[in-house]
Amino acid sequence: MILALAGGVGAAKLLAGMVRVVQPSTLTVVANTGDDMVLHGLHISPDLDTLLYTLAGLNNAETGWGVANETWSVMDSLEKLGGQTWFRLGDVDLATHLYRTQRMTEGASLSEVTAELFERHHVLARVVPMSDSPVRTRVTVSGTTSGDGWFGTGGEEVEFQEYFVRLAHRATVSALRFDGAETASPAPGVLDAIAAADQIVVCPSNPLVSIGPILAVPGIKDALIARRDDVIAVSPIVGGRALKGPADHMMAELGHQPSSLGVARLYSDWVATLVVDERDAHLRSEIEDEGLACIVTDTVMTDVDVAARVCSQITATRDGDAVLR
Ligand code: FO1
Repeated sequence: MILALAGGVGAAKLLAGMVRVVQPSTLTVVANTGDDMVLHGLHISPDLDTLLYTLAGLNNAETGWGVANETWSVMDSLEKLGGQTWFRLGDVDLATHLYRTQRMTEGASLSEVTAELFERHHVLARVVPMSDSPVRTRVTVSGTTSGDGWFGTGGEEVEFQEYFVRLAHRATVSALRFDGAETASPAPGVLDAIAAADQIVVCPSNPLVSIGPILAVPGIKDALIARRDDVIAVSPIVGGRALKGPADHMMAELGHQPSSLGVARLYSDWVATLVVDERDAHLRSEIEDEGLACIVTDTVMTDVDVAARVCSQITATRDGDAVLR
């Protein structure tokens, strides 16, 4: 059984390849829920939904989030009413949030609703939230942002999606907090899956705000440290840049080197192997000096075939019986 730790778009791309390399039923994914928010009274779980749509083959490949061929009637009408439309919720996507919110209002847990949604979409991989209790990433931003003075200077704490979407992550990050983490517990099955996994794959997600919240749930990081030898991560930074999203400048703004070496340093106490792109081959010896093995390959997943090849290389590093191809 392969266990993957996943955030948003980069993770979904890798896992779309993974399900071509291993039997989907042998894949368990622990997903970040730090991006979740309640908007229009709806519980929205962006990383869970990005994984849902991608593994169901429904995702909008251009944006990486939401569904392909989406329609926007509700957003258009909401706009006319003067409602909040900065966070784009398409008509099909809204059904997911309506269903999740109704089921949770009936008392279902996020894990239960997630299982129902993945089952309805005939996705065989098992995707679970990191926790059933709310853990919300809060970003302290400083400096004026999109020029409209929406922010004064000086630190102001905002919800993750305000930072990521409304400010288009243009603000300077001075602190991160995972609100609710201290009282959260891992979702059912998470710790068992970490203990039982033949291999644990850390997807190329933002180390700070996609993987960070997962590690912040009490018990999860210790469980991963105990499995360090079997944990392999794909660096989300290539040539000092994030392929998508703010990981590089967020790492720099919070005092980490925005490079695969910076990722190695962030992960060194619980990850034994780091997969980096060929453009970062020159970092291999410094990454090894941090105590991690380093695999150099083409990690830029321009299509699902590349993702599948990277996953073949990852699963081939596992000892033990061969994984079904
Ligand atoms: N990202 C944006 O940049 N703009 C949006 O309007 C937007 C809407 C949205 C709706 C549903 C959903 O599941 C994701 C959405 N995202 C949007 C992506 C979201 O911000 C995720 O948190 C990122 O993909 C990072 O994980």
